Amino acid sequence: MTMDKSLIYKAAHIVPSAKQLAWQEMELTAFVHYTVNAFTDKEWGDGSESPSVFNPSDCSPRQWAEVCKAAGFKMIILTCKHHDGFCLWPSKYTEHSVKNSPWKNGRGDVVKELSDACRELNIKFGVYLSPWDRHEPSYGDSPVYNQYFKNQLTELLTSYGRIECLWFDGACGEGANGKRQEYDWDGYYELISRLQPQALISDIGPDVRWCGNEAGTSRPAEWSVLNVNKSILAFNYENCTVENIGGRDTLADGSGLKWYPSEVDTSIRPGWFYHRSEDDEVKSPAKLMDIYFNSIGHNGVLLLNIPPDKRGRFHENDVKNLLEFNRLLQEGCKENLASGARVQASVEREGFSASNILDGGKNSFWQTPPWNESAEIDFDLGAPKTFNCVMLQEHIRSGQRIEKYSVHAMIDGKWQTLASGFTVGYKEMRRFDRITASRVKLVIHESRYSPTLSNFALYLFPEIKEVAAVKTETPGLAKQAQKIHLASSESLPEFPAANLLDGSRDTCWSSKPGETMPQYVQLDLGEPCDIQGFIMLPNQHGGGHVFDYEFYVSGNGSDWGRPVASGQFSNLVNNPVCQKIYFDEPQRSVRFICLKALTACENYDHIRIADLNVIPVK
Ligand code: FUL
Repeated sequence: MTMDKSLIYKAAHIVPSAKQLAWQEMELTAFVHYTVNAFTDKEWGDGSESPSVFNPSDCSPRQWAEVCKAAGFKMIILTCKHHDGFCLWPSKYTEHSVKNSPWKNGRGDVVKELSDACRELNIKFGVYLSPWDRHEPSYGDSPVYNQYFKNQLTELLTSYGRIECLWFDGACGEGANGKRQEYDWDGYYELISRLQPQALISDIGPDVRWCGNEAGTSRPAEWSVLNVNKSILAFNYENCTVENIGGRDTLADGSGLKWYPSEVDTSIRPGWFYHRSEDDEVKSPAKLMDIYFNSIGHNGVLLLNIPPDKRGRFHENDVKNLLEFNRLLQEGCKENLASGARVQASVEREGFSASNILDGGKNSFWQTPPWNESAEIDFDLGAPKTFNCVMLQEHIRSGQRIEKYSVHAMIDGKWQTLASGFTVGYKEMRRFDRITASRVKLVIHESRYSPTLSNFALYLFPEIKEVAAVKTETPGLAKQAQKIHLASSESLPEFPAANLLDGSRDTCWSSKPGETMPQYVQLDLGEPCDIQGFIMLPNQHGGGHVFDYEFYVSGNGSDWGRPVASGQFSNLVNNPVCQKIYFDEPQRSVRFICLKALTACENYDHIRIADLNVIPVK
């Protein structure tokens, strides 16, 4: 795409601030989600939880910090207050905090313990403070609540030493309660820049953007230079999930150009909070490695969540997988097999020789003369080397410029393509089948103004066993005998209720758009069964998620009685993972089940569910 040169020149010269650069170089950062939810088995508390439920038997923020340190994390961000409003520090502005919990007889302070441990272990400390507060009575009374929020921010910013990052969540009351809180973002930002000016503000913040999903993936071209010609809030709601986030056709007239890099936040478990039922669903080292390549290896920072359990410790399974992931990573990156190679570039700018690429320094780099937007760099390794990964780094202090590249190896006298892609930015890492070669070349096909390259590496990562395919079916009853008993409505032909039983993530039942709520579906299990709960896989391809639900059981398909479970599915819009709901009591001789959706998320006028099943009594 040809374009006005002054616009491209401008885009090519947008650079990170010192704090954005320092953040990017941390690469691996940890999230710790902890609150009453760990004790109530919920993802979103509704604020009515009693502080008395918060009672970890062996709470050890020190263990969290030690594990993070050992696994290579550079910063920990703690949910000091999640949507339920419960504060992990004894805030003087609310009674809803650790001070009214039995833990340490109300004298504990998780924020202090973790920030102290981080300081001792030389890990940076960051604060997540949820603006959405489902407990605080002033929520919705905008100026009053904004003051409450600022008071809490002030406590956190003045009592716990240096805060490296403030992380603000965009979530705000799916299933609105009628109150609409207008957040005073500018006021919050102003307070932070006054009290801790070095702190970076992420997610709904000016320094770092959300990658757009909670699944640990990124888009093919992940730009840090974006057109943000609207408020940060509007940008986050409207643009964060679009696929083309920084291509030439998004730059407009250049007036909104800004360095706004991507952070990939995801959890080591399906949920953000600890649930015992997910102990065997901790992401494997191989899966964590995939996420690493999709985030840090694709111009992002990884913010990986590890939720402490009811004891207040990281669970053994999480620790084991984290440490093994780190071991594999260290092993993979231990030797740059391209170091010592003879490097030759098709073109270079005076003073920016290609030999700078392999000197290991982050400030020395190769560059083309102005407006040479394509180039080839040849690496003669001197002898055959075996590798399965390539790593590229632009000199982002000069800007982000590469738009399309490929990497090739000379095999039997012919160039064979190993990897090809679009953006590089801070770091681009690509894996391929193990190969032995003594010549490799990087081709930069397209770039903005004048591409740079600061580092190039070839690595041999250990073979990691393939990740098992994602389970779509959690242990439920065999489905063969099941059938749909009744659906309140269907939108045929693509979305019949029968899709609920096909075990596929890709199909779903959709109720008919525009039909009034509630909408429901009834299954005939085929024979009487003893069940202890149900499983719902939300729609994996878009919206229509159920928010408030009720679940009924019946022996004959016509008498249903009172619901055996009811509540809200939390966070399905951002994280549509399989939901397992356990009843208070096992239900015996159940032949029919009914899931009733009372409301849909985001005001959808229909609901969509991929899969539904029951959990038998063991
Ligand atoms: C989401 C929240 O609703 C989740 O509970 C979690 O905190 C995640 C990081 O952000 O929007």
